[in-house]
Amino acid sequence: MNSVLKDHRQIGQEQELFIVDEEVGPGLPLWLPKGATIRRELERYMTDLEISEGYLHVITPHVAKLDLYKKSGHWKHYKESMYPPMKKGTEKYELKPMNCPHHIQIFKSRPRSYRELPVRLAEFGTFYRFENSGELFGLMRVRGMTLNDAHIFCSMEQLKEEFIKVVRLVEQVYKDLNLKDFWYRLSLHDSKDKGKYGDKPELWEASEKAIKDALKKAKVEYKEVVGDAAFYGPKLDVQIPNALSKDETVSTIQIDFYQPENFNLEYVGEDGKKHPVVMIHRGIISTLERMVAFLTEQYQGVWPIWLAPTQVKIIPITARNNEYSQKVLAQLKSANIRLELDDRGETMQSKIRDATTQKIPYMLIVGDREEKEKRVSGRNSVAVRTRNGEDLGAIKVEEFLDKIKKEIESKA
Ligand code: TSB
Ligand code: ZN
Repeated sequence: MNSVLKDHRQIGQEQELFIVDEEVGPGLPLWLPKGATIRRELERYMTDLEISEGYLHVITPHVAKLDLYKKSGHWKHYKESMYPPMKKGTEKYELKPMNCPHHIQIFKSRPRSYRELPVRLAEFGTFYRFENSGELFGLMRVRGMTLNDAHIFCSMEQLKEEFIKVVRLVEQVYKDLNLKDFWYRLSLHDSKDKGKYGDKPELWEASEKAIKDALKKAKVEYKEVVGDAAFYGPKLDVQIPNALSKDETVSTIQIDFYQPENFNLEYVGEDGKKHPVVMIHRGIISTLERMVAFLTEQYQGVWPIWLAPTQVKIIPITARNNEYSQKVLAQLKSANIRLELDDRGETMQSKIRDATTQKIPYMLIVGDREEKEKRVSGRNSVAVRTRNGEDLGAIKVEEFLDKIKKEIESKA
């Protein structure tokens, strides 16, 4: 990306996607209706895909007892990024900085047999991190966020295959989202940094070997960086440059031997004995905040139709055509198309210009000619234009619906 591109904050303002309100707090964005629409579509897409890939979706609260994070290791190694504890009576609570301990407790809530592994628990999980105020940046780096998270609990023997499956899922999602400009970073621990990484060299050695073996098997090319691992394990990060040419992590796939040990995670094997469980943490579309920031910049506000907050603008030529426009609107609305009607007293040209500036995929022009066509054929008719300036001519609304539904379905 280069500097002539607009960053997501500017496009976010022009398209009314989100705001950051100082009275609410820095890094705590408010999603406006149009931004929330994009977010909802991404969440639906990813949830459906995950369910088809054998993930089980769960829901967990945003707060937990501080003791949980003492057990997981977050309080020891990740405290700097956490909001300070809240005290109520004798209890201390924390805003969650990650979802892992909650998913671990679900996994642990009953004995697990080798037959049900791998268990893939997924959640659009909201958490909070006290990022430095100087590093906050629109939706790209925030303090309150919702991650497309999952924790895969599996046996040592399943680890590589599961890891590779996640890499393939990343590839599929990037294809669907048309994200091309990315590279893989293997983030390893720094053995000298005991504060961040603790002192269990044998766990680091094993988890870093496992991740390298899996990458070799998956034939993934990557760049190694020492010191960027999570406190609990090494990770494969997918890096993309933002509009200011700074690389940021979008997806991440992490191997963890550390928290399973802290929580004593086990399954009963075919031999009837207990065996240790290993974990993969993964976020594919990242936090919804960061993904929407990236897509806004990558698409420069020209959303593919399945994500476009407004898919169609109906433009009556004169006030005479307003009533008929309402009928066209009702027909499209009942087919779940996201649309707006521009019945201002402006000229048709200026309404087309505005809809084009707003990057709305389709404009449906309705005038006397279209009304007459309706009287003759009995079916609603419109003249179609695109945001690229193409004039597709007159068409029946039903035919237009067939076309647009196919485009939405195929993520064109
Ligand atoms: C993947 N426990 C794991 C999870 O299971 C985890 O939380 N990993 S993480 O710390 O690397 O965060 C996951 C992803 O969240 C990152 O890869 C990044 O894409 C996104 N992210 C992290 N911090 C922020 C932030 N401040 N603002 C927006 N997105 C963020
Ligand atoms: Zn996790």
